[in-house]
Amino acid sequence: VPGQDPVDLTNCDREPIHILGRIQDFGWLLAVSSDWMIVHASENVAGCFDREAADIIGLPAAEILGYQTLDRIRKGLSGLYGTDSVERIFGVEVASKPDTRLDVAVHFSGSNIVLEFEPANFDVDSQYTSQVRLMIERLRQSTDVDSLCNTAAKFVKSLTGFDRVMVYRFAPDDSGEVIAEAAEPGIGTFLGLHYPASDIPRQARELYRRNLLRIISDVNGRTVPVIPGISPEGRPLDMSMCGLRAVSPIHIEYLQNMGVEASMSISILRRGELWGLFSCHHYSPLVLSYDVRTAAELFAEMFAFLLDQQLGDRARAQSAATQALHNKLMADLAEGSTVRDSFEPLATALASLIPCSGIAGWVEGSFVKRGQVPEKDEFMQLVRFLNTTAPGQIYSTNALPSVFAAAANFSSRPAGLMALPVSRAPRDYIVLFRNEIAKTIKWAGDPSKPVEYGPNGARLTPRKSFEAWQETVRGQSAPWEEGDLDAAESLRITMLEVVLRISDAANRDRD
Ligand code: BLA
Repeated sequence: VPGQDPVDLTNCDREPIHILGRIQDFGWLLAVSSDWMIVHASENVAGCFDREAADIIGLPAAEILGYQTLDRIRKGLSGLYGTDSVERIFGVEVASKPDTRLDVAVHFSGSNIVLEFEPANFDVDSQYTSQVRLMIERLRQSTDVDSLCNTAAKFVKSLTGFDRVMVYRFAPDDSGEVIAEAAEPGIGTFLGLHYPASDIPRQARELYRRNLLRIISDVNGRTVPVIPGISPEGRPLDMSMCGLRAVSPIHIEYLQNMGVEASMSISILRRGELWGLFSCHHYSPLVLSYDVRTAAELFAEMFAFLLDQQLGDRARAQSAATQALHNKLMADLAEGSTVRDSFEPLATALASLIPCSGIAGWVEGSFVKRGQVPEKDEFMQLVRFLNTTAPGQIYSTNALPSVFAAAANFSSRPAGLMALPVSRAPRDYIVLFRNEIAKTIKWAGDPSKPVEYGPNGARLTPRKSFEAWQETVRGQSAPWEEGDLDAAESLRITMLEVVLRISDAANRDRD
């Protein structure tokens, strides 16, 4: 693009991936004006319409497609709603290819209508809709998020035939983790691996919320320019919603370094936000017909609904468990225990509700602990720091050394902290700790595999990418999630109640 700085690894999120001006060669593209005159064509259109791209620019689309075909496409257009909607018309005939059927995707892009053609699936009897329906029925039986994701990865694999299908979940900082995988035997595993946010840069994540599926059929294949690069109105064609769009060369290099020859990803949206992706790899080129891609996309959308349900169930279970703990604490108190006495069961219950590596407390003048926690004198320094935070509120961080430098030298090296103030003044605290995330995760790849260098350097390999992620999360723990904070907040209120009752009882005894 003229006037644009060259893209390198430091400015990836500025690469204008929606206007790179090229398509993959498994299909053909035309863009027409609102009066159906051809404005852009991909340079390979002769393969479909027997006319060179340069010769058809400016002609009426009907002259190339025939009136009947154009009519079908026009009818499809009337089903479009909004700008990010793409109509799919399967099994269209064109005069220039009497013995082939084509699948057509139609959408609006600015003042243009974009038509994308590709050969229709020969196997017209394949029952993708009924396959997807059965898969969803099976998925409904999953009882937790993990099994839901694992089963879904397996189904996407059997639907599409990719060698490896992963469920990749984004974290709040836009880094991500492979949380489920279905793979051919003998190709190793990516399960549990984390990648930095920059591996899927911001504009790509933004685009993937609007356009749910992208395929790279042949990573090493040729791409075809769409001409003219700039329309008579002076604009490049916005290809955000195109299925044939050729992708970023930087990403191509990334896949080449991984040895991947075809890639596909399908967005998993939760309430409009990008929650994750199905990421699929194949070790040879793989062209998937439009009906299979459509079925896979539909599957992913249905999966996303089930996932939202399952995540909601998990949140409700956490709050029910919190309520049960509240009841138990109140009952224990009735038997005359003190907060200090009940620390051990309390810590056990807390740890089962909120994942952590240790819990310590300063309650009623003594230091109590369980699991991996700082030494007592270190903890007292920490209490002084906590006394400077807003009173009467939970304080939490997943990067403790960045707000309280001394923690970097604590023997237990805490990286995440959540402090529950459990009395008024002087302040008592129950504190949950988490270890550094980079230390709690193992690299599952082969560390002896030599680093491969490409024109963009060594950064674009899974191993380097993982190292880059480790670098960005140095001194950080896994983030505290909303459910963790909610559970902590309601327990804090329980504890306050407990403490008040104890002191009331003590006062009564004294009177
Ligand atoms: C796109 N990067 C992507 C995509 C994925 C990944 C899934 C979507 C495109 C696709 O379906 O292939 C990354 N793929 C992964 C990860 C795993 C995986 C993390 O399977 C883990 C198992 N990429 C980089 C760096 C840059 C970069 C450093 O690693 C830029 C500096 C760029 N990645 C990049 C760009 C895109 C991308 C620009 C968008 C491609 C496009 O849609 O045009």
